[in-house]
Formats: sequence, C-alpha cells, structure tokens
Amino acid sequence: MRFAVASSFVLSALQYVYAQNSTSLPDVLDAETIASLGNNSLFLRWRPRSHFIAPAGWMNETSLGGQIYTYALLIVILLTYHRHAVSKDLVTWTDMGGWQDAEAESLGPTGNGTYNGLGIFSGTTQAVNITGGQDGTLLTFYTSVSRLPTNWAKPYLEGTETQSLAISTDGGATWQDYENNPVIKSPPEGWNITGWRDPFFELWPEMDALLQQQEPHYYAVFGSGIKGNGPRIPFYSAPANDLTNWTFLGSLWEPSDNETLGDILETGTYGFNFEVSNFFSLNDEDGDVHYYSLFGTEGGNTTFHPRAQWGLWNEGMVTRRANGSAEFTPLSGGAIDSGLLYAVTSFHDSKNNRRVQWGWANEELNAYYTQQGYQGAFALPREMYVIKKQGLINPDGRLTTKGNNRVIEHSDGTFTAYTLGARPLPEVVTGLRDGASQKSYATNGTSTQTQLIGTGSSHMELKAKLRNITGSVGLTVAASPGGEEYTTIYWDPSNYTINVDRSHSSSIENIAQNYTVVGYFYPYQYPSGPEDIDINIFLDGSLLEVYVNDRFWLTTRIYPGRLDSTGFGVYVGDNSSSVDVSGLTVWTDTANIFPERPLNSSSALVFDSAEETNNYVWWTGD
Ligand SMILES: *[C@@H]1O[C@H](CO)[C@@H](O)[C@H](O)[C@H]1NC(C)=O
Ligand SMILES: *[C@@H]1O[C@H](CO)[C@@H](O)[C@H](O)[C@H]1NC(C)=O
Ligand SMILES: *[C@@H]1O[C@H](CO)[C@@H](O)[C@H](O)[C@H]1NC(C)=O
Ligand SMILES: *[C@@H]1O[C@H](CO)[C@@H](O)[C@H](O)[C@H]1NC(C)=O
Ligand SMILES: *[C@@H]1O[C@H](CO)[C@@H](O)[C@H](O)[C@H]1NC(C)=O
Ligand SMILES: *[C@@H]1O[C@H](CO)[C@@H](O)[C@H](O)[C@H]1NC(C)=O
Ligand SMILES: *[C@@H]1O[C@H](CO)[C@@H](O)[C@H](O)[C@H]1NC(C)=O
Ligand SMILES: *[C@@H]1O[C@H](CO)[C@@H](O)[C@H](O)[C@H]1NC(C)=O
Ligand SMILES: *[C@@H]1O[C@H](CO)[C@@H](O)[C@H](O)[C@H]1NC(C)=O
Ligand SMILES: *[C@@H]1O[C@H](CO)[C@@H](O)[C@H](O)[C@H]1NC(C)=O
Ligand SMILES: *[C@@H]1O[C@H](CO)[C@@H](O)[C@H](O)[C@H]1NC(C)=O
Ligand SMILES: CC(=O)N[C@H]1CO[C@H](CO)[C@@H](O)[C@@H]1O
Repeated sequence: MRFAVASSFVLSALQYVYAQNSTSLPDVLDAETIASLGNNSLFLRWRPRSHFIAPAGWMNETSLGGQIYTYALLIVILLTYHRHAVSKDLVTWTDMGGWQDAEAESLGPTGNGTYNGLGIFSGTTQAVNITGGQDGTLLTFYTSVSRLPTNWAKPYLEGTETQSLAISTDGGATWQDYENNPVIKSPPEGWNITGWRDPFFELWPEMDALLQQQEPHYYAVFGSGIKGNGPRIPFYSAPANDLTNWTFLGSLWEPSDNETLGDILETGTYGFNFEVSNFFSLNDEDGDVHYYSLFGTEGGNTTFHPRAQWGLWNEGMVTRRANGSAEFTPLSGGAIDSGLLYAVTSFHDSKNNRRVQWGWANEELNAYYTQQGYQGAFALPREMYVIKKQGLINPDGRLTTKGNNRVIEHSDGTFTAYTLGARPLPEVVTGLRDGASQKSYATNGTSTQTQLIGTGSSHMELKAKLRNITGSVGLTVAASPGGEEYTTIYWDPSNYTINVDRSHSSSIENIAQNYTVVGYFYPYQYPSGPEDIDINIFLDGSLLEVYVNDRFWLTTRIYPGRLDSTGFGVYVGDNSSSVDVSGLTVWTDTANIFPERPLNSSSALVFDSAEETNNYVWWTGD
C-alpha cells in the first residue's frame, strides 16, 4: 500500500494558537462557514477517538508512509504515517516518543538518491533478528521506494520498488536500516510489473509440511501484477535462520485482469494490481486447516462500488507445485469490507493464539482537509476465524453460488457452509464500553414505520437483532431531531444487500462522498426460517463501522453538519415493510483510546515544497 501522507510538522510552541477548538464553531455548519475557517479549525468536529489514529497529520498526495505491525513481547507497535504507538492490551495506546509534532516519527524516507529515498511503503514486523533468533530484536520487512510516481496504470519506472529490512533493538523506539539493504533487489524475472510491494512475512510450519521442507522457513507474499495480464501475489521463502535470503517460488495463482471469482456484487473483482496481500491458515472448530488470502485490488470500480480499490478475501485449496512452490486455487471469497476499508492486513497474536486484522479507513471529504488537520484512521482490530454452519437449506439457490461460502451438501439435503468470520476484538469492545453509558430500549414488537427511539452522541455503539423481515429495514443513526440529517443502514432482501444511505448524512453542501455504500449479505436459511440479522454499529466521529453476523463488514464515513445529529432508531423502507427489532442496546460516549494525548493534538500544518516534490509531480494519488 502506498499512503499519501502527512508532511512532517514544524515544531512550534505556538501550535495552540493555530489550533482552534470546535466548541467555538457554530452548532450547525455550512460550506460557506467552513471555507472561511483556518487550518485545524475542524480538528475535533469529526475526529474519531475510539479508533487508532495519528496525533495529527495531513495526508497529501505527495509524501509517503506505510503501516507496519507487530504483536510481540506483549507489545503492539503500529507505524503509520511515519508515527508509531504502543499498546499492551490492544485497547489503549501511547504514542512512542510523544504525540507532538515530529516526536512520534519512526521510519521515514531518507531523501532522493537512495534505495528508500522517496518512500517507505507498507510492511510487517516480527520479533526476531535477521538470523531468526529471539533476542528482543524487532525486524520490519518493508518496501523501499527510490523512484516516483508509481501507479499500476502508468509505465513502471524500473527499480522503483525494492524490499528492505529495518531493525529495532529498543522495543521499536528507534529503527536502523539493515546495512545490506535492499534484500530483494528486483521483481520476479520476466514480470512486466504493475507494482511490487508490501511484504507480509511469517514463520509457517503448516506450509513447511505442505511444501515438504525439512527446515523451518519464513514465507512472504507481496502485492503485484503483470501488465496486460493480471494481478499477482508472488510467494517467497527464506530459511528461518537467514531473513536476508529470500527466494521467489512462484505466484499463488494467475488471475486475469479484472477477473471475478463469482458475481461481482458477491465477490468483488481482482482488478489489475494487488496491494497489501496476506496468506495464512486458520483452523476450524474441528481442527481442519483453511487457507486464506487477503488482498487489496486496484482498478475495478463499478457503478455500485465507485472506489477504484477493494479489500477482498479468498479461501483456497493449497497444493504443492512441481517446482516446490504453493498453488492457491480460490474456492470462495468476498469483500473483507464492503465500504472503504483497504490495505487490510493481519498478524498472529501468539499470546491469545488468534489472528488479528487491521484495515485502513481513509476519509471521504471532498475538500476541507486543511480545516480538519488530519486524515485517516484504522478500523477496530478484528479477530478472524472460520465460521462453520450446519443444517442449512438452499431454497433460493443462493447458498451455492460461487462466492462467500464453501459448501458441502449432505445426503439428507442439508448443507454445511464455511466462510470467513471476523469480529471486533472482544476486549477492545469491552474497553470502549468502559465508562460509556449503556441503555437498552424496548422496541415493542413489530415496527411498520421509521421511528427515532433515542439520542446518543457522535461516539457510540449500537446493537440490535432484526427478524421477521419484510422489505427494506434497518436502523437510522446520526439523525437530527428536526430530520435535516440522518443516515440509514438497511438490509434489502430483494437483492441481498446491506446499504448505508448517506444522501442525507450531511446538510453541508457537497462536503463529502454521499453515494449509498452497498455490500452483499446472504442470510443462512434453516428449515425453521432465515437466521436473525445481528447488527453491531460503531459510530466514532466521521467513522462508521457496520458488522453483521460476524461475516459482513462495512466501514464508511459521514460528516454531519449539525451537533445534534445524534439520534437513532428503527428504519422501515416503505408501507409494505416491517421488522421486529429486539435487544436494541446503545453505549453512548465510547472511550478515548489515546488517554495520554490531549483530545486536541493538532499541529501546525506544513506542506511539502515544490523542491521536495519535484514541483508537485511525485505523486498523482490515483
Ligand atoms: C475550547 O474553547 C472554549 C471557548 O473558547 C474554552 O472554554 C475551552 O476550554 C476550549 N477547550 C479546549 C479543549 O481547548
Ligand atoms: C539473534 O539472536 C540469537 C539469540 O536468540 C543470537 O544467538 C544471535 O547471535 C542473534 N543474531 C544476530 C545477527 O544478532
Ligand atoms: C510492459 O507493459 C507495457 C504496457 O503494457 C508495455 O508498453 C511495455 O512494452 C512492456 N514492457 C515489456 C518489457 O514487455
Ligand atoms: C539461501 O537459501 C537457499 C535455500 O532457500 C539456499 O539454497 C542458499 O544456499 C542460501 N544462500 C545463502 C547465501 O545462504
Ligand atoms: C471490471 O469488471 C467489471 C464487471 O465485472 C466491469 O463493470 C468494469 O467495468 C470492469 N473494469 C474495467 C476497467 O474493465
Ligand atoms: C471507474 O472510474 C473511472 C475513473 O474515475 C471512470 O472513468 C470509469 O467510468 C469508472 N468505471 C465504472 C464502471 O464506473
Ligand atoms: C415501548 O414501550 C414502553 C413502555 O410502554 C415505552 O416507554 C416506549 O416508548 C416504547 N418504545 C417504543 C419504541 O415505542
Ligand atoms: C411477523 O410480522 C407480521 C407482520 O408483518 C406479524 O403479523 C407476525 O405476527 C410476525 N411474526 C412473528 C413470529 O412475530
Ligand atoms: C438493490 O435493489 C434496490 C431496490 O431495487 C436498488 O435500488 C439497488 O440499486 C440494488 N442494489 C444493487 C447493488 O444492485
Ligand atoms: C451528493 O453529492 C453530489 C456531488 O458529489 C451532489 O451533486 C448531490 O446533490 C449530493 N446529494 C445530496 C442528496 O446531497
Ligand atoms: C530525484 O533525483 C533525480 C536525479 O537527480 C531527479 O531526476 C528526480 O526528479 C528526483 N526526484 C524527485 C522526486 O525529486
Ligand atoms: C505538495 C502538494 O501537492 N500539496 C498539495 C496538497 O493538497 C492540497 C489540497 O489539494 C494542495 O493545495 C497542495 O498543493
């Protein structure tokens, strides 16, 4: 993944003078007012506080950064936008080195002319040294960038990307580049690449066994593609005692340009280039191994998914190729998030023996980034696991479409389905609720019309169960008492979609993307009827996350213009629709996960100069 990122910030004792606070803003904002505001004046208006976010930072189109994760020694380190923070519990975070200005900076490009001079793209980190020993060293494998611009649709400038190591011997506080960088100097021979980036590397005993390796190895995958051919996930290995010695084994599989696994609504498209790929296995409840790949796809926008990028998952069968590489044959798949979440990656949490996923949520403002003074956050960390459901029936044929489910048919006519599950980490949810005010609402049977039920705040969680559904139904959030603003999240049984209608999310003219975000969701059918729809919503400033039944995820952004847009309720699409809503529970004012940072952690904005950006042509950002 390439991040267009925050410039560095000038250290300034005067920053509070520049950083106005939102309480002096009008309760109802309009475009004209915003256009007249100075830098950082909107800093607190839509800022998430229950999600991982940089202290300040303006992601522009010209300088670069990455995301790098580890969970080692009971410590989590995230490097993002050249910043890093640490957590002992994945709930609350501390900026390493401090939150102000450049204090929290970690890895960064070293200046034009060297292998990592113009960019540090994404990577991953393991708690090992380069000879594979566990001596407290942290090792980051990342993409070093020496030429720009780069984009899958543009001619590839030879040598743009190489793969490098960075080493920390002080728990991630400071990083040194490995002296013999880069450790992989060129892409697979003969590939006319669209890109080649974002190493994901792990020790993987199951893969050693599958590939008949006698010695333990690290395995790595990258996001890549071959021009005019298709996206690729190149697969590499290194002996576990030499993390500088990487051998290219082959491509996991060979999709064509813009190929889809199934119907595009259900599975998304592979597009033309992959970024931030993952390859790992999870055991199901019976102990059987399932192999998964995650990847970001580029260039496959459609009318219902106007974004050029998708985050997808696939489950596949893995076999050994004759040359000793692994071949991945996709069996099922879908969106890892039906909204804007991208560059979704994961790490194995060895303390709890689980796989934790992180994804990046960009903004969808159309303008006003300088007024906001920061950009981007991470979605809640999600635990991935294999969902197995038995006793299913298939009355409408939807269970067996090539898509979200890997299905086994039994002689009694029922089915067992396997799919990828993911839920926000339970302890993180508990931590966010800690100190929030919890309230449950009786919704009194069948709802036949849209109705506001209560008010919360712009940092809240909602949970509800929907059943006995006819027509389009769901919940309303971020609603103003006068009905000027509201956002509806609804299930549409006519085409198995969950939709977030943002056409009335903000009364500020043209403030943000306002199209309806849509994703495919097929409720399992049992002889007794369809499963309930359990919906869990996290609203945190502009960031809105929707989880359904642990297997549908949608992250999006809304920017209400009114401070009183905090109402919620039941949504019923039309006169012929109805729904039973039960268990509606709301937690208002979820926790601030950076307790040691002031809420207003804005910094004076600094822009990259014409000199630094080759007269602003480094990066086109598309
Ligand atoms: C915001 O501004 C108001 C009035 O100008 C002031 O009372 C308040 O302390 C400020 N809050 C912060 C967090 O700076
Ligand atoms: C890596 O750590 C091991 C101890 O686990 C140590 O023996 C070895 O010398 C270290 N290697 C390097 C290159 O520091
Ligand atoms: C690589 O692909 C581009 C775009 O399709 C093409 O113009 C170029 O000739 C190719 N280069 C090689 C070496 O095949
Ligand atoms: C690198 O690893 C390969 C096996 O993966 C091995 O054959 C080769 O000798 C190693 N190279 C060095 C320089 O150790
Ligand atoms: C990719 O495929 C989808 C349909 O699967 C189509 O809507 C879209 O236009 C295609 N994009 C390109 C660039 O070919
Ligand atoms: C995809 O996006 C491009 C660039 O914005 C646009 O020209 C094209 O029409 C879009 N394709 C579809 C299928 O919406
Ligand atoms: C449900 O019934 C209770 C008790 O009669 C009432 O206070 C509440 O307002 C009702 N809720 C709705 C959503 O109508
Ligand atoms: C389902 O909703 C209908 C109204 O749409 C109602 O008549 C029926 O009693 C409900 N069924 C159950 C089991 O609650
Ligand atoms: C689903 O159906 C609704 C209602 O007919 C329609 O408005 C919407 O565009 C459809 N969504 C997709 C993704 O086709
Ligand atoms: C949605 O945004 C577009 C511009 O991107 C604008 O033309 C349209 O009026 C907006 N829709 C609503 C309901 O505000
Ligand atoms: C980096 O340096 C090269 C050689 O001097 C120059 O051609 C290129 O434009 C520079 N790139 C940037 C982004 O400044
Ligand atoms: C260096 C650079 O390109 N800066 C741009 C960042 O984005 C803002 C808003 O689009 C531009 O005004 C800057 O010129």
